[in-house]
Amino acid sequence: MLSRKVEKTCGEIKSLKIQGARKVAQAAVEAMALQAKESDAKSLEAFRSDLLVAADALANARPTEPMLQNSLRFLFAEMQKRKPKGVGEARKAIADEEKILLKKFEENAGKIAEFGAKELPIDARILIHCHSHTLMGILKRAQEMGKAPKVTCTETRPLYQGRISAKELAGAGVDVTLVVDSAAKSMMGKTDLVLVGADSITSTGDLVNKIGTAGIATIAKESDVRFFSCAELYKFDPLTIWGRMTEMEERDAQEIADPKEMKGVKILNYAFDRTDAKYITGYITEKGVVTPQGFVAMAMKEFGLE
Ligand code: RUB
Repeated sequence: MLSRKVEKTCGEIKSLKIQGARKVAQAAVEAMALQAKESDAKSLEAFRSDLLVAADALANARPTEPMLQNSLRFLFAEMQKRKPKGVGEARKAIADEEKILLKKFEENAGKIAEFGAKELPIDARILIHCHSHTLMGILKRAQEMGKAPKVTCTETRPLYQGRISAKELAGAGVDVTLVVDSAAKSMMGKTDLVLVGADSITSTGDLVNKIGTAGIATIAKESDVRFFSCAELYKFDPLTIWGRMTEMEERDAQEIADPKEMKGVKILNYAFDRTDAKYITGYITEKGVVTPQGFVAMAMKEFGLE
């Protein structure tokens, strides 16, 4: 049976109360650990099946999130590796691995903040899109280092996550300006580099991130502006090695406009788009700043897929 926590977490992920790939993965790992704790399964088989049902529900709450899927797969695989003899041992394995994984997420975010902040020139004019916790970490660290970044946030229709970024950065004392998404081209002449987060990286080094990212990357390339994405290796989508296309989440039309007021109009609400690797100067990872090809090579190694 699904624990209440899993159901609640699925709802909060779907509604974007919990947003951003890393927070989504973190919440899912916590929910899965609680499922393990609360499961009343009497046999290992029933326990595993409880976990798989929970993992399935959580992974499908946002299908375009490999970090979520990778983390749940990792938890399950690490439990299996320990060859538990009963439910008690299996439960303990999940609890231990949850702690290890969450600590790793935090350490990786810290390393990315450090590498990213070092990469930024002093007084750099930076254009960002959407709200990425990883990216916030870099900009706040740069501010602490006295680099005084000047940040422009797109508001990020339809749900305005750019406003979250703008308020958070203003709260950290960063010089910040909010623009509409369609101002990206007008702003590029006043931009030294573009910085975005990442939801998924494919086996060809392409980036899947909030809708609008691909357009901004194209404009940046045309204007000779460097384009970086910050992404831990856990954002790699291993299934793309075998040719699977990353599934693009399509969300409720209501987020764009009330269909009742738009009679005869189809409304299409893709949450993400795909930026070709050729537009990406580098990925800022927990192991340093690398090219898209470098990201894929390192992720393959990390996932034991070389
Ligand atoms: C958020 C988004 C972020 C990535 C990375 O989209 O596209 O850039 O998820 O975030 P949404 P993080 O608001 O739809 O979740 O760095 O926090 O993992």
